[in-house]
Amino acid sequence: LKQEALEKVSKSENVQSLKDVRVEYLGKKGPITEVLRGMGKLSKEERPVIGQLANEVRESIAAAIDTKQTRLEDEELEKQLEAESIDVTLPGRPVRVGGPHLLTSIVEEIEDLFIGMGFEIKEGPEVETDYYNFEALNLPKGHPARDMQDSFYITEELLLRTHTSPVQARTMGQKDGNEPVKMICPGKVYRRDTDDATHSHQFTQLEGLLVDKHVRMSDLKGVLNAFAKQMFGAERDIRLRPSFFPFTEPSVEMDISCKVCEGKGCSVCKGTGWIEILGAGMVHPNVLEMAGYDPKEYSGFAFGMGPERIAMLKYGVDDIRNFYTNDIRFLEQYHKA
Ligand code: FA5
Repeated sequence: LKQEALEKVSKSENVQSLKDVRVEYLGKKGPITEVLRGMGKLSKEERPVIGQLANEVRESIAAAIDTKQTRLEDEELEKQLEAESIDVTLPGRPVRVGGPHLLTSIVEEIEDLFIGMGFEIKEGPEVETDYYNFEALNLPKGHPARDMQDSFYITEELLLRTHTSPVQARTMGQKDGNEPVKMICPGKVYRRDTDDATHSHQFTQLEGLLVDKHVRMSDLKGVLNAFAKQMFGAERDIRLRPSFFPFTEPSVEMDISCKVCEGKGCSVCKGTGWIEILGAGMVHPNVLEMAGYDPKEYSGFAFGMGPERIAMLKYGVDDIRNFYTNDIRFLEQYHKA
């Protein structure tokens, strides 16, 4: 029995099979336990002889198992350490660090400039009602100027907003008609425009609205001037052209000279030397009135700019589609270190 057990011990090649041998020979149901249990049936003379023999066998099997177990455990630990060893001399793998999208950065930059001038930031829904997108802005149903912004309608009364101007009406409407407003609102807008280098069917706008007593056109000019100089540098030229928006009177459009983007990117100006970046004007009395303000007492100015166009000018991006195609090689150039 001893011989047989010792052989099994030496043949065991892992801790588990060794455990099995231990259970088989030394366990409660094993042959040695059986012998010891049967001692009562033996004669007085036989008992010490058999008892001693059984104990001897048990001890030598147990000792062999213990020795083998220690060896196997050491070997297994050794193998594990080897498998898990780390070569600290290997060069590290570079970690790709992301960064804000150029559009996110430019919107934050514009926000910072206006926060510096005391404007607060507002938000409005992208799925807008016909009322806020058009009617509250002096564009009743059937008004021909609705065609200026070809729309994506969802139902007869709901559409994807074509500009951020509805947030003007929403913000004024939240006040009691007797409080100044000074806010900007960035967000996505949608139009059925044909995509080209300077137009996209989905783009970003940033609206501005200031309503108070005695607000004049010169205040609008001053704020836009301060914005443009800080954004593009003091040497850039700005021009205001008369324009038309149903919700402002008088209305203007602001262009920036293309000198900003010498060389690469100047194609955005298409040879004219100027690119339009925003529409603006004095809030139309009808718009003030619909929002609960008395136009005899209150006046205001508003503007709506296109951050993509601003980023294109500032960073010499020559195609607006670069903002949406998510080519990491393009985007990475604008990650700040
Ligand atoms: C408007 O959307 C007016 N709501 C702006 C406004 C606000 C006027 C407040 C008066 C008072 P307009 O359609 O011109 O205006 O668009 C404003 C700016 O958005 C443009 O100057 C241009 O920078 C940008 N823009 C317009 N269409 C696109 C387009 N398809 N792709 C990218 N940018 C565009």
